Amino acid sequence: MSEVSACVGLGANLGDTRAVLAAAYCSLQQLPSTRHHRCSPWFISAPVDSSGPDYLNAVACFDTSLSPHALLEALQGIERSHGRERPYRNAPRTLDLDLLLYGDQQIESATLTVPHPRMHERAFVLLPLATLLPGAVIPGRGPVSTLMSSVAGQSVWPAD
Ligand code: A4P
Ligand code: MG
Repeated sequence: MSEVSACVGLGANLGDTRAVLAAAYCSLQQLPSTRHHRCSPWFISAPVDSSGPDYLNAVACFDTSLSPHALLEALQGIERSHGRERPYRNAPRTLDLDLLLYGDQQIESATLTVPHPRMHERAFVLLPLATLLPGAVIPGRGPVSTLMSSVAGQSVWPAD
């Protein structure tokens, strides 16, 4: 099967968020049928449509021959292994892994929407993504560089 470049959003706002994000990126690097992993710098962001403490966010990209649904299942497995509970939508979370981009594909199924349906309006996704792929275009939404100007008011700053 051919490879595509996939991008995953990492977010956490409960517990030791730095340790969780570091461990989650290690887990991504160990996924089968993935290679050429790279991770953005980490950013701190105020919760959007969510509650609790500030989030730690990053974006990781890698090449993979996993199918999009196999990749989603793998991401959910990593979330579970970090104690993720789902009491309600957008609840504070120890770890959230979202499949942002899968090549240039647009996917709409009962369990998976790609590109992630809210990524284009979130600075905590667009800023880290732009550090890895400044020329990226979100299928159906447009260039990341253009989208970033419309989220300039959101509070996102580099984690030192
Ligand atoms: N699902 C569909 N498409 C996808 C996709 N592309 N990636 C389905 C991952 N999952 C996808 O997700 C619910 C269901 O979405 C899954 O079962 C899967 O089949 P979830 O992770 O269980 O629930 P959730 O995270 O509460 O909902 P969702 O929709 O992922 O929320 P968002 O939109 O990801 O928002 N503020 C800051 N500052 N930083 C954050 O990281 N994150 C959120 C989560 C809200 N506010 C935030 C942050
Ligand atoms: Mg999610």
